[in-house]
Amino acid sequence: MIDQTRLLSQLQTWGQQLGFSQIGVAPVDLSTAEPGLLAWLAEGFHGDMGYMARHGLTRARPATLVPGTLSVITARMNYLPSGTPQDWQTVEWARLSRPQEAQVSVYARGRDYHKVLRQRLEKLAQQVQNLVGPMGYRAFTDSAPVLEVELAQRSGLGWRGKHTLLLNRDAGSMFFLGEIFVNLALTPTEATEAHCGNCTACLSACPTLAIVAPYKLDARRCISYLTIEHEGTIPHELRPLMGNRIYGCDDCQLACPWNKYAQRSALPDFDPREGLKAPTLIALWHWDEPQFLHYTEGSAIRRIGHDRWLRNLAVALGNALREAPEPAVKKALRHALAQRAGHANPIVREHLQWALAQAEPA
Ligand code: B12
Ligand code: SF4
Ligand code: SF4
Repeated sequence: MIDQTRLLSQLQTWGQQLGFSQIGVAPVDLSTAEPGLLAWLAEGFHGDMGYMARHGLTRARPATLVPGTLSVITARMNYLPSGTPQDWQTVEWARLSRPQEAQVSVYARGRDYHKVLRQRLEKLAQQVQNLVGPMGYRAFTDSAPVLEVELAQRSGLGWRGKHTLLLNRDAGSMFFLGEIFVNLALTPTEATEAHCGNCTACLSACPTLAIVAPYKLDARRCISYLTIEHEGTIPHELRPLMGNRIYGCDDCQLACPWNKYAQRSALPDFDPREGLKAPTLIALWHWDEPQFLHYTEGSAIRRIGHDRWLRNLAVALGNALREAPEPAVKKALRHALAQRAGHANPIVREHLQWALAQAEPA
């Protein structure tokens, strides 16, 4: 017989020692989330993330994904780097307004979170086993068809914001989620109330209007999708709206009033890497492939590859070229772009040609 109260309090203690910010327990019945998931797929909002459609309802059925699962231990981990200033949202907005600088979203400036969370969830699961004896379990963080926000919300780690991410009164939304599917019947922790009220700041802040209605995100318009998940050509009409965002996007979270409570990570892993602390577009554009691989070792950015990195940079350089007031700056940007005009990848070449054309008045 498991002492549930003791296990839950142990989980919080172990979780904290491992760098997690909060632990909960979710039930496995997510059937009320299925219509939302199906509606999202039916609208084609997943774009070319084919795996989202392929896995279908498995995503909402933990016991189908891992037979025998009776409960899900949920975890969240704050990721603001330890040195983040108090007025961090202002600092990020300011960088977004300087077109020649590169904006990499906060979550991706340090070590790949998949690696950080996965290992620590495994350790947490082993500690549970030491207490309760052998059990069946699987640990995930964005690594399998799982509705992570839904599980986290149901287990009281926060509420779903209108931007679709999980939010917490004491921590905003700048945290990752992970979970351990277990074959133990644990008592779920209670869901919390939602606190978005009448606010719609995230919807108004989205540069590409990707949040088409509260809780409805068209990934095809989202800069995070366009710069990370999408392999091909970026739609022309969205390029000018991307500004200097070259990997992911934080605008809906920067606009969220709850993120003044966002917490720093207890781990050094999310501290910005060398080369990604305050990069300019031109400096990153000049990285050749070995340099790209060197600077992004152990980072999530590496997975997009050098060509997609250049594609994203070309769009941002084009936007900087359009904005640049001084002829000398325009010249430097044009010169940098021209140096890769013969690039082997036709997608990089097309985005580069588009970028060069931004120098001309329409
Ligand atoms: C695919 C994906 C993306 C896609 C799509 C995002 C999305 N909102 O669906 C893209 C590439 C755009 C993306 C971007 C980002 N992501 Co992401 N992403 C995921 C992933 C892998 C799956 C999410 C998912 O299942 N989407 C499918 C839809 C159906 O889910 P949903 O929006 O939650 O839909 C529910 C409701 O909104 C509602 N609903 C939706 N549409 C409709 C329509 C109707 C008619 C109705 C009635 C209801 C309804 O019902 C649905 C089911 O409950 C998760 C990890 C995971 N395995 O869960 C990470 C995850 C959600 N992402 C994360 C992060 C950090 C981001 C970014 C912030 C990264 C960045 N800085 O660039 C951005 C934020 C963009 C945003 N506002 O969502 C974190 C979020 C942590 C948190 N605090 O919540 C997660 C949990 C990864 C992790 N392990 O930490 N992501
Ligand atoms: S991440 Fe950026 S583009 Fe995507 S929904 Fe949020 S604000 Fe819009
Ligand atoms: S910006 Fe406002 S509506 Fe959007 S998630 Fe935050 S509180 Fe909710």
